[in-house]
Amino acid sequence: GNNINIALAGNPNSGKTTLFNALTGSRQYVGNWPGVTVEKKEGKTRYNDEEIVVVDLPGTYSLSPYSLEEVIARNYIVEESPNVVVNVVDATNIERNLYLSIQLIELGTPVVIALNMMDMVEKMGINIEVKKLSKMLGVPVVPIVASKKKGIEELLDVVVRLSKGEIEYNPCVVDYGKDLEEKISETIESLKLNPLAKKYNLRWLAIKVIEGDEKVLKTLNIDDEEESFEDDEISLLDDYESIIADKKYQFITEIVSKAVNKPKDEKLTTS
Ligand code: GDP
Ligand code: K
Ligand code: MG
Repeated sequence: GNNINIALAGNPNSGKTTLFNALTGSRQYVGNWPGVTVEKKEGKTRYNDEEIVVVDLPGTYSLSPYSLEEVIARNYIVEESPNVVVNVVDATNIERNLYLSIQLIELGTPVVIALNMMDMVEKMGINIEVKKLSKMLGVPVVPIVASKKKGIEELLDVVVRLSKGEIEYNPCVVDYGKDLEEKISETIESLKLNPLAKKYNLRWLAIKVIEGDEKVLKTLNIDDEEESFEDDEISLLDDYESIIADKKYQFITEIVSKAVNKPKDEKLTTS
């Protein structure tokens, strides 16, 4: 059949390139992202009869448009819509890493979490209840040790089945609270009238508009000034952006408190 396209996304040093190498071996090509000197690695792997094209995205902590890496990673996912985004998570630093995961899930492209560094997690005596984590996030989570090529088959199996629609996919939705949810709903309604919004996930887009994301406002041809100063309180949009970030962190803290058990003496020092 057709190729399956996947993108590897994750924080710097989460093990993306190690996984990329484990997947693609010598079948890889190195170039640059268009117009910039940031390296782009692309490669191929096979699983059963499926040819899978793999792109290693730049490492990022977020998908805000504040760094070149973040813009490249976000644009690739939004504009190229890979069949699956494999989010490489450093399991020893799970709380911090899940901030990007939540944003990737919110973007709307199917996400599989490759929970990497599970060898280190074991050594540190951390217990992660993978099934619980997966259930709460609403996305598949596959434990791996990229440096030892452990869990790669399982990961590919899930990726292929998800891209074929053989796995139920019910991603979590962060609840931003009554006021913001009302604003999100209103914004979605107005976005439905904008032809430029058609190909995007409207909830994600609405959240970005409310945050005042300049790149998104520009894409949608929404007047930045008009949007930001409607309440003559200049800091209003900054507030929304920080409230939205706080809600994401609260959501993650809740998940981690239920699915991750650290040894007592480590609780204060890790992450
Ligand atoms: P990237 O920045 O996301 O591309 O991360 P890299 O692939 O460069 O990996 C960062 C470091 O973590 C390297 O030293 C890897 O060898 C190491 N690493 C990657 N995966 C694992 C793993 O599963 N277990 C352990 N212990 N180390 C790993
Ligand atoms: K690195
Ligand atoms: Mg890398």
